[in-house]
Amino acid sequence: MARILSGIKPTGNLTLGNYIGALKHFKDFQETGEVFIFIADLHALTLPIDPTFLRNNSRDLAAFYLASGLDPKKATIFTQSSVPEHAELNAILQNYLYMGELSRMTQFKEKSQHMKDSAIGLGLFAYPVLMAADIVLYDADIVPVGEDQVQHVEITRDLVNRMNKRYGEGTLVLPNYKINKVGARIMSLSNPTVKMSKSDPKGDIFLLDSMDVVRKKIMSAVTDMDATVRYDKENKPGISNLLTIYAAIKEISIEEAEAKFAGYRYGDFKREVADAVIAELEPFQKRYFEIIESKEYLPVLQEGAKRAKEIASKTLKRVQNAVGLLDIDDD
Ligand code: ATP
Ligand code: LTN
Repeated sequence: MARILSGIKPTGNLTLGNYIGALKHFKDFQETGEVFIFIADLHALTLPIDPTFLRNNSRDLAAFYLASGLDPKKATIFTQSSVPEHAELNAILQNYLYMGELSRMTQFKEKSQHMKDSAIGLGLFAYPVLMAADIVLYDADIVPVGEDQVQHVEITRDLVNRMNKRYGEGTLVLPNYKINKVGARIMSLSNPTVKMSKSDPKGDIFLLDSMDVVRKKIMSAVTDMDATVRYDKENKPGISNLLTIYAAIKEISIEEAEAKFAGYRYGDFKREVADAVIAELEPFQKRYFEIIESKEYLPVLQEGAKRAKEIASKTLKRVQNAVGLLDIDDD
C-alpha cells in the first residue's frame, strides 16, 4: 500500500490557495493508501511568529484537516513537534545537503530577499533538510503539494539518492511529488501575477472569511479590459485564475469551465464563481466550528502522535545504524 505524506505550516489563516492546492485533496488518498498528514509547526518557527498565534493556528489547522474530510481512523494526523524523531533525523540529514544547493531554493530566496543577513535564521536556510526528514521518516512514496513545494521534494529526492548511494539502497525511500492538474498555483485576486499566500494576505480568500466577504472579494477580483471569458495565463491572468478556481472546486477541466462560461459577461461569470466557492466553504466552515467547539481534534492529535512515532522511530533507527551510530540496545 502506498504511503502518502503531506503537511501545512500553521503560519496564519489558511487561504483558498492552500485549500485547492493541498488540503482539499488529502482525503482522496485515504481510501487507497496509508495517509500521514501533519501540522508543520517546527517549520512555522522559521520566520518570527507570536507564540499564541502559532498555537491557535495549529489548533485551527487540526480542525481544518478534520473538516476537509480526513478520517482519523484512516489517516494519521499529528503535529510535527509531537514526534521528536523529525528533529533527530534532521540532525543527521543536515550533513548531506549543501550550502550551495540550499541557497538556490526559490522559497528561501523569496522569504529572505527583504531581510538582512543578520536577521535570517539558520532554520529558514535549512528548511529543506527538515522537510526531507519529514518525508523520509515515514518512507513516503507520494507527497501531495502545491507547485511551490515541488522544488523541496526534488531536493529530498537528491538527498535520498545521495544517502542510498553512500549507505546502500533501501536506506531511504525515494518519494514522488503529486501536484493537481488544476489549481496547483492559485494566484492573488488583487494581483493575479503573484501566488495567493497566507503570509502575504492581500487578495486572499481566507477559509474563515464570512460568505459576504468571499463574495465581495471575488466580485472585485482584478480582471482585464477584454471582456471574453477565456483561459490565457499570459494575457488574462485574472480571468484565468478565476476559471482555475471554478474548475478546481467543481473538479472539472479548464476546458470544461471555459466552455461553460463562453459568452458570459464578467459580472455574471464572477457571480457563479462566488456561488461555487461559497457552496464549498459554507459546509466546511460549519464543520470547522463544530470541531473547535467539541475539541475533538485533541484526541486525534494524541493518537496521531503515537501512531506516527511507531513508524518514525523505526526509520530513525535504520538511518542511525546505516550511518554508523552505535546502537546501545543491540547486543
Ligand atoms: P506561507 O505564506 O506561510 O509560506 P503558504 O500559504 O505558501 O504559506 P504553505 O503552508 O507553505 O502555505 O503551504 C501549504 C500547502 O498549500 C502547500 O502544499 C502549498 O504548496 C500549497 N499552496 C500554498 N499556496 C498555494 C497557492 N496559492 N495555490 C496552490 N497551492 C498552494
Ligand atoms: N514546506 C511545506 C510544508 C511542509 C511539507 C513537509 C509538505 C513541511 N514539511 C513535508 C509536504 C511534506 C510548505 O511550506 N507548504
